[in-house]
Amino acid sequence: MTVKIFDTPEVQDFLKTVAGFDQAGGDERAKQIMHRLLSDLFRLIDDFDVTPEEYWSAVSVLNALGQGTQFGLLSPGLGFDHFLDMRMDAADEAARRNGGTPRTIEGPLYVAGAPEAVGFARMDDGRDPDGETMWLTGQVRDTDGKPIAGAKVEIWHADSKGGYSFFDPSQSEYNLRRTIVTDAEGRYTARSIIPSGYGVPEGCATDQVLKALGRHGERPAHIHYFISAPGYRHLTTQINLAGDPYTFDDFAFATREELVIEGQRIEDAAEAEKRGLEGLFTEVVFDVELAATDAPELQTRHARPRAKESEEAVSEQAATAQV
Ligand code: MBD
Ligand code: FE
Repeated sequence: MTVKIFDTPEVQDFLKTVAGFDQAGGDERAKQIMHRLLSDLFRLIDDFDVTPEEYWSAVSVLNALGQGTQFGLLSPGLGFDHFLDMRMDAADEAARRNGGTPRTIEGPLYVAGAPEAVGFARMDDGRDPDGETMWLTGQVRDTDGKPIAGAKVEIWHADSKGGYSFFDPSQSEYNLRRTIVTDAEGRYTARSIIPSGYGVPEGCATDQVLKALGRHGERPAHIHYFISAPGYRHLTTQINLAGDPYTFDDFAFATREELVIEGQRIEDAAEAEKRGLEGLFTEVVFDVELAATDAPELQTRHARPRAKESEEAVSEQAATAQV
């Protein structure tokens, strides 16, 4: 038999007590948000007639997610990361801050402190037997097309099996992670290997949640970027390599039409030789436009738990993610 008690004074008073409204201490915003969150969930329990069995199985899922430090992985899967992007896009629009290469989500697999180089870096350690050579290059410009020298281009991507160094302990330290400072012409160039798409590990808590929704946990082949320069808006983005079956079916909802790039397969030995390569390779060109700003808070990435970014516990937490 279904009962509805949410709107009774007893439950409404109870919610205020639980959220600490009658307490002098604590944080006012935390109280307001917890009150709203609990109210929405209590009402949901009433409306869907959630059983005790269902409730406690949800608690188990949360414990499993926490034990695997998987909230950073489930978060893009449930669209939160993309929703935050949509909000930032809308805020930019409202403030008439337009122009520049579009943002898309950071994801949970950035590691701070990658080796830095000027102009050029090799990103792969040469130990991936299935790694196809990728020549990744581009120019960083302002919205008038003027090159930006000295811009910081941080790049990270997966190997030929979809694994990221650090989170995949079989890879060498900082494999496929580099920071390249643009040269006098605003250019950056990386020699690396073509990444594969990423798949959420079979059977993990995130996978269980996605399966319950009839969804998969696949991402198309992609390359992550942080791009920054003094006087310009920090950009968090990714490119997708065209032709992947998941390009427009990304479990993390990060694909944007403008960020899908067709790699050029180059078989000309002279072109390879010019780059110090042997045999065929794929060239991927990604030019970036940064929008100018005077606001210092727009020139840096926003804070979140990131592996190796600080000595704090949040950095440790990000570092232990089972992804
Ligand atoms: C990834 O490589 C990624 O970029 C995201 C968003 C989620 C899981 C793995
Ligand atoms: Fe990724």
